Amino acid sequence: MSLKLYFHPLASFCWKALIALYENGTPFEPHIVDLADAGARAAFFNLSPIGKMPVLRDDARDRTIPEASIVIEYLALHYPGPTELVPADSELAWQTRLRDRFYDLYVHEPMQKVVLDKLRPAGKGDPHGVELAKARIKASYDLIEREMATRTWAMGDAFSMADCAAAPALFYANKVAPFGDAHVNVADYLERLTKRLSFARTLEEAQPYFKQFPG
Ligand SMILES: N[C@@H](CCC(=O)N[C@@H](CS)C(=O)NCC(=O)O)C(=O)O
Repeated sequence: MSLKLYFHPLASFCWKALIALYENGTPFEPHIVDLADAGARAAFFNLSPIGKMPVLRDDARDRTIPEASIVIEYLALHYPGPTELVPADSELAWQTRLRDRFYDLYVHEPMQKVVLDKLRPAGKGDPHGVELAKARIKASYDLIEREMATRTWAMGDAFSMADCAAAPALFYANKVAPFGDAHVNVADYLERLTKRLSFARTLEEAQPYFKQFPG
C-alpha cells in the first residue's frame, strides 16, 4: 500500500488526518506510534525529526508529509475523492484555509495548552497560561456561534478540510472549556460532526484509549 499514516488514536491532530482519509475512503496502512516506547519514539523521530504526529508517508512518490493541514492538502492534490477537502475554486480554497487555521490556532492549540498543563509535574503548572488559553477558546466559541447560525459545515453546505480541523478541536475543547448556554450553534455543529461517518469512525477507534485522556 502506497500510503502509511503514523499516528496515535487519541491524538487530536491525528484525528484531523484520519477524518480526511476516512472521508474519501482513501486506502492507507495505519501505524500507531507510542511515543512512550523508546524504540518506537526513536524510529518515529528518524522518520520525522520534529516528532509531531500525524505524519503521512507516500512510498509511491517517496514523500514524507508532516502537519495535519499539509497532509490533507497532499491528499486533496494526489488522492482526491468525492469529498473535495480543499475546493478547486481558489476563492473558496483560501476561505477554507482561513477556517482551517482558525480552528487549529484559536481552538485546537489553546485546548492542547490546557490539556498538556494537566500532564506537567507538580508545581510546574502554568495557571495564567491556562486561563489565557480558556479565554481564547471562549472568544473563538463566540465567533463560531455567529458563523454557524447559518451554516451546516464550516464552509457552508460542503464538508471540507475546515471541518476536519474543527471536529477534534471542538470535541476536546468542549471537555476543557465546556460550551455554555450562549453556544448552542457550536454545540449543534459538534453534534453534526460527531454524526459524520468519518469522524464517528475516528471516535469509535479512539474509544479504547480514552481512559488515557488526562481529565
Ligand atoms: N502543527 C502540528 C501539531 C501536531 C501535534 O501537536 N501533534 C501532537 C499530537 S495531537 C504530538 O505529536 N504530540 C507529541 C509531542 O509533542 O511530543 C499539526 O498540525 O500536525
